[in-house]
Amino acid sequence: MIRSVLAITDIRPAYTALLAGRYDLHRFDLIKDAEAFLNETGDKITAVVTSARFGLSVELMDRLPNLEVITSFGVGHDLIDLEACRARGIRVSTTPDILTDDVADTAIMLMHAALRNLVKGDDWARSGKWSANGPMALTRSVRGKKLGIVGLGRIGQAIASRAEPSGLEIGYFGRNPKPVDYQFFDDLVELARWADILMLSCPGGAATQGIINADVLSALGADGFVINIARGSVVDEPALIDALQNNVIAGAGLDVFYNEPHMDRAFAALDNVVLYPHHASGTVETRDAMAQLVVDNLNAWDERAELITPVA
Ligand code: 8YV
Repeated sequence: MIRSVLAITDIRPAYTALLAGRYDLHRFDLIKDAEAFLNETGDKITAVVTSARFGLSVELMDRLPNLEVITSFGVGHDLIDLEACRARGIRVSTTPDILTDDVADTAIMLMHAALRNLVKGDDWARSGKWSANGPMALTRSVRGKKLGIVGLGRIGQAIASRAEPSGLEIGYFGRNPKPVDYQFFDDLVELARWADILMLSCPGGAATQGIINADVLSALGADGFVINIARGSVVDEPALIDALQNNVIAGAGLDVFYNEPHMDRAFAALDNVVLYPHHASGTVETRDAMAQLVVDNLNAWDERAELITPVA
């Protein structure tokens, strides 16, 4: 049974209120003296609510000796050390599946926005450049392009199933081939050489840190695009900025960055990149469903020591 819950962040006000109605809820983000709080209350905390964005540091976890469960808002768990959790018998849940459609839709949206130059087109119409200068420059067609998906998990497959009817040929890179009809690549440079558009939809964390490096970007080439809805850490960001500045690749559509929300300002100066503020799952419908699943996981643990969507 759970009594005291530590919330690292507000998941959504109505759902945080639900938690506060049922549990003794402490908001870590609102606590002024964290040290005093942890000394006094750390051993009473049996559950943590967090998010993919904030995770839970091992240092903080170590201050919660009776922690049983972590329920996280979001599908990524790169900021929670699952090995450390397993070693301590701490169970962890995330919110998979319910965000897949919105994230895949965002990936497709960024792909179209990058190739068709949506943001520049909006400015062209809005600012009067259209009436002053005539038509804007031609853009690139999506149909007929080769889409190289890095990570064909749930989200990667949802992207592929949207891209196929738009006339894209699909190839993918992953740890192992999957039972699908798409071409498998076990080498990222080979995938990049084959692809016109590199779509990043793999998990973050140590295993994928910086795998999209200068070699991969130069293999993608001057007509190639990078779309990233995975994690900023997957890309060698200075190499990506350099590739965009020097036309090593044609452009990018990016939802994720190294240092969020303090994105490298070099991106803002580039006109061959479409930027989105890590908001692929940011719809009312999906965020409500994610918050509800966080609450449901916590209640399931409280009532029957079970998690609905465990990852550890
Ligand atoms: C989260 C995400 O909404 O699910 C993930 O892994 O990155 C986003 O969908 C966001 O990080 C909330 O913290």
